[in-house]
Amino acid sequence: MNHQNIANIRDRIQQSSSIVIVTHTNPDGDAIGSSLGFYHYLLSLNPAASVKVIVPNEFPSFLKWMPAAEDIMVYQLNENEIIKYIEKAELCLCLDFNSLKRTDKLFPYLEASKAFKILIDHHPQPENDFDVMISSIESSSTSELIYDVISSISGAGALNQDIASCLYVGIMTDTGSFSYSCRRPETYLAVAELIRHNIDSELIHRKIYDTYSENRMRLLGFCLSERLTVLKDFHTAYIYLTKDDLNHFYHQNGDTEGVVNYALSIEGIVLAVLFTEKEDRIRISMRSKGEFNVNEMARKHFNGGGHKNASGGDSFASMSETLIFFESILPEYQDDITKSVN
Ligand SMILES: [Mn+2]
Repeated sequence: MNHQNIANIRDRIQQSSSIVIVTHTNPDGDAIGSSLGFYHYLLSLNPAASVKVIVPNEFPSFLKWMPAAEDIMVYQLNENEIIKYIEKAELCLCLDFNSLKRTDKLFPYLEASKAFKILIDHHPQPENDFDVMISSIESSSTSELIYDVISSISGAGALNQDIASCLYVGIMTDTGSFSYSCRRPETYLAVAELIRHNIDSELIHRKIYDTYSENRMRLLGFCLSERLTVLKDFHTAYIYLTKDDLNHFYHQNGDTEGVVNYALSIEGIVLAVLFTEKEDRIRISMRSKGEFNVNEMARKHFNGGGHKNASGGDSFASMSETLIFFESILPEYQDDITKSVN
C-alpha cells in the first residue's frame, strides 16, 4: 500500500469535520461490511467529526444485525437529509465500487460535491472520479482493503470487535465463504487478525446464511426445478425469474442472492446467469469459473461489469428477447468457455 496515499487518507480523516461513506446501489455484504467497519474506525480516529454511512437503496435484512447498521442512511427513504450531508461533506469515502455512476440516484449529488473523494475498491478498471484511489483487484474484497488501510494507518491494534465483525462479513460474503477470490495468503492473515478480536466466525456465518424465510427457500426450489436451463454444449446454465414469479413467492430484497451460484455448482458448468425481471429492466447476474471473464461479457453486451468471475448488467428488452439474445452470443464465447472446463 502506497505510503503517501495512506498518509493522505489519515490526514484527510483527521482534518475533516464532516465525512460521508458511500457505497454502491443494492449494497451487499462487502459494501455494508466495509462501510460499517470503516465507520467504526473513523469514529475512533476522529471522534469530533460527523460521519454518515449512506447507501442508495435498502440493504438485505440478513445484514441488519451488524454493529451500527441502524445508523446507515438509505437515500431512498431519506432523500433531503442525505443530499444536505453530501453537500456539506469535506471528505467522501467511496467503498466497493469503481465508478460514481454505480451509486445511481446519488450520482448527481456526488458528482457535484466538492468533497475530497477517496476510492477504496477491488473492482477492475476504476474510473477517474476520485482524488485518491486505493484500488486492488487482487484483494478478496473491499473489506480486506479496509483492513489493510486501518492496519497501515494505526496498526492492527486499532481493530475492535465491531470493526472485526463487519470486515469479516465482507470478506466471507465476497469469497463465497472462502471458495473463490481467496487464493492469497494475505486474505487469511487478515482474517486471522479479525478472529483474534473476539468475533464468533461460526455465528456470523449462521447469521448471514441461515436466514432464509420459508418463501425464499421455496423460491430457490422453484428456480432450480422450473426455471433452470442447462446448455451443455456451452457449459452454461441460466435461470430466469419474472415479476409474477417473484410476486408469487412474496419476494423480499435479497431473496435471489446466491441463486446464480447453484447453477454454477452443476458439474461441467463454467458460466451461470440469473435473469431477474425488474420494473424497467431485466437485471442480469453472471458468474463464471476459472479464466472465463464475465466482466468482459457484461460490459460488451449488457451495459454492466464487475469482476472476472462475478459481474452484472441490464437488458431493456423483454425477458424472452433477452434470453434469445443471450443464447445468440454464446457461440462467440464457446472457445473461451471450453478452455475453462476442467
Ligand atoms: Mn466487494
